[in-house]
Amino acid sequence: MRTQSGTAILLKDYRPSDYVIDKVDLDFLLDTQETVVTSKLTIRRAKGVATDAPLELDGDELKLVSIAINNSALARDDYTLNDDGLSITQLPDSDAFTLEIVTKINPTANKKLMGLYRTSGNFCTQCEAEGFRRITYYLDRPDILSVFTVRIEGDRDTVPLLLSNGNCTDKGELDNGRHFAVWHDPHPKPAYLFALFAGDLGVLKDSFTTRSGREVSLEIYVEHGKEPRAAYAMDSLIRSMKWDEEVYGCEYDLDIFMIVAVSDFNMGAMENKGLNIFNDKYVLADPETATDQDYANIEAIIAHEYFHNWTGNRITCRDWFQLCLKEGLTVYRDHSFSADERSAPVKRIAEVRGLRAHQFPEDAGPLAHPVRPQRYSEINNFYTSTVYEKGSEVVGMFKTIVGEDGYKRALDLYFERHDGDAATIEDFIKCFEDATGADLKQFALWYDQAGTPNLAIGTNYDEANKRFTVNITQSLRSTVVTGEVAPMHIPVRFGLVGPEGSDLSFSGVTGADVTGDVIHVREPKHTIQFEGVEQKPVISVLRGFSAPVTTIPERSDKELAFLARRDSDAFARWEALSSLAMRQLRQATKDVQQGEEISTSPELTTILHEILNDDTLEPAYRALCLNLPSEADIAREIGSDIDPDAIHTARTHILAAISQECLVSLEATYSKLQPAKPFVPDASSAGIRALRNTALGLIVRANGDLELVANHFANADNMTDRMDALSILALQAPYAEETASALEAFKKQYADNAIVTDKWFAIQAMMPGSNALERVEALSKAENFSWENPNRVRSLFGSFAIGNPTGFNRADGAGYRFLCDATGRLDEINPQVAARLITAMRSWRNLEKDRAGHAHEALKTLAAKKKLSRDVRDILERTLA
Ligand code: 0A1
Ligand code: ZN
Repeated sequence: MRTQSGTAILLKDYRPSDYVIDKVDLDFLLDTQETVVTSKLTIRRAKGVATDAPLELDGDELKLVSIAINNSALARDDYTLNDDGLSITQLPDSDAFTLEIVTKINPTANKKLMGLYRTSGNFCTQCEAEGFRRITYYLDRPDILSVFTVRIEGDRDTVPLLLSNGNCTDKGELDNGRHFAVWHDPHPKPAYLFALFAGDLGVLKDSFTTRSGREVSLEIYVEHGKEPRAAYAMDSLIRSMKWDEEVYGCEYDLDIFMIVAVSDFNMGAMENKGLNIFNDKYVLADPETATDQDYANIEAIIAHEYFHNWTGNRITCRDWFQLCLKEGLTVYRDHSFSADERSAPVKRIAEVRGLRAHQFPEDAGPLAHPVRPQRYSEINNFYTSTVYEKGSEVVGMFKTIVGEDGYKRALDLYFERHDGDAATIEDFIKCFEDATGADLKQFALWYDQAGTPNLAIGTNYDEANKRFTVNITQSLRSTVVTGEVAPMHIPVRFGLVGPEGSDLSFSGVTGADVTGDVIHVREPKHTIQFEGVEQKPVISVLRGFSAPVTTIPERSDKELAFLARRDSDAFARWEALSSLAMRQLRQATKDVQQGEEISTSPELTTILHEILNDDTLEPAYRALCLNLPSEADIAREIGSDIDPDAIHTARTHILAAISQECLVSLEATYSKLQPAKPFVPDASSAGIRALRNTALGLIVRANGDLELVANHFANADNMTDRMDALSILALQAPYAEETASALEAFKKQYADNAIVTDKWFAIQAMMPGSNALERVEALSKAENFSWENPNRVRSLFGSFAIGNPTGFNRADGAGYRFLCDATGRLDEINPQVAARLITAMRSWRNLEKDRAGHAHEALKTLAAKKKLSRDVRDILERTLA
């Protein structure tokens, strides 16, 4: 238990609980203002613990009604109450006893959306990480596993549905229009996996027969009338269940699996045992309202939560420092699933783009932390890109190091050895070592050292001796590590690409451990010599992005252009092209800043033109290539003294120049490509739409033909086309008449659809131009804006701060002051969402000095506010440190 608000919790202080809870019986008497929770705990004192050891239970914003031990009420001085919980000092000598606690909670007043709260008139819970303590006093820590039985009683008319984890064992009618249901979950679980939903929803039903013949009912609950829009989620669920059996041997273990979609939710979704609760934007989809990206997100998140059933629920985490044990692994599993269901290279490129856009800046800034942090003051702030995405990359590297077979054996061992455990990263690593014999001591540093390692790579070809030398130097600059940084074990997938484009062989290698196509970089410096290389190669490094590192390969534009055309690895081809484009975009930015004419390279345009016209390449891949690095990508690459206006001008100019050169081909692509009709959300049709709409955006950059986009918008028969057209108008022509009327038409058409209205807010928040802030300010006062709905808040403020580099980073600093004010206001309602929002300013030090000064002032003003949540205070303290 935290004894003092704001005190950091340290990994090294972990110790097992003095008491364990074998059984929990919960009884909820639901009421909108005053729900009564009776909790009967069967408690055991752990072996060797003294009888006078106090029982310290966590609690937050609870009204305590009564406490009884072994059925006799406790006197007031038998326990002490404080802001963080309850400490019971008078306990029986016997090692086992029962504890009955009655509390009252107010779900309607709960705007933090943690614990039991109301959403659209229904009751819903969120307990990860520390929400259960907002329901009742408890040992709210993930290593306390218990068997839950839950009785829910409520009004029959307003809450006809009464759901919890496990299987329904009883239900019935009561007097006064009330009814009840009892749920029993036979699998011991930590409190963060508890869930309750009570309300009035429609349901889509299906079933799944597991490979051992268990018949599982599948139920997805959504608002009445929206059941058909849950069909894609159901399809994704069935495919996920099958995939997990086939690829990981993981079978579902209850008779029923339920998903409930709610519209007020702090995150994407939650993996509660047998009763996943979802942000409804990751459940509901139809062609009219969901984009291809929405479909892909639904598939990925449904899979993610379902996969947690084994990696998270059956095997959970010993403590919250081990969060990446369940999250990194589960993200890795959902990525693999999507790669199998869709195009693997396209998926990988999208993952890497996401990692670079979110995780790399996190790792390079003041909020950097290891994949397994060593301290936290608010755990909610550690559901980060580092824990999730970098955590997933680490799992991927395990596989690269031990191979497919080794990975499979290690995971089998992990499931066999730790089923039912609250495990640690050490347990996970040990399974790899025991199953494969690999020594992973050095590799384990990936969990403990923050920062993105860099590899400097130089090469030399000795024609006479047919020897190719590769010099690799690794370095790690971390903003948070004090003291020595140890060299890491970095698996670098590579190829020696010969003049014809195929990989050259070599007869021997010295200077590093090379297995197959992987160089194991372990030392600070390697001089690697490949013998018997018949022709001068160009080295292709980090194929498939085999490690989350930055690289500085010494490569000429000519070599990059060669790899962009010829590398056999699709990821590396895209990477070479992006590097070439990045060089040009950086140079153009410099040109703008120095008032010089913007230089362009014909080579980049030629390659892009070739890709555009190369029908042997997947359309989705071609679309990715044609979407040059974003303004944020360029800013990140520049790294310091960032001037967002110069970047915007430079990129706009380069894109226009390329588009003008390719105009004829772009127009041909736009008119030739036709996705299947009627709409199918599959990856190949989505790829065609992506390429066609990318071509449309470039055509407009070349000739400003807004009528063409306005027609595309008006004639669209699906949301992808409609949104892509709207984005082109809004981002490229923010002041045009066509844009204003398309936005108006869109607003009217979808006024009663919250998920689509979020898109309307987001697109306007991203519109560049000098009046961007005024627009966002006005939207925050619109009647359809809500401070209490996380999706709406994110779609407006989040999109502005992250997706509008010129508008948000206005030179006078007004954007920063606006975001800080909004964060302060939001903090009084929902600290978790507020804290996440203000992380958008974590890289303030990288801005040019006037902007950085304004950002600093705004952050300090917010930090000076007296009443700030622990969530926001933690982010501010680290951001300003
Ligand atoms: N375990 C969930 C993420 C999650 C974490 C905290 C939450 O609290 C509001 C909600 C969800 C996942 O990985 O999907
Ligand atoms: Zn997860």
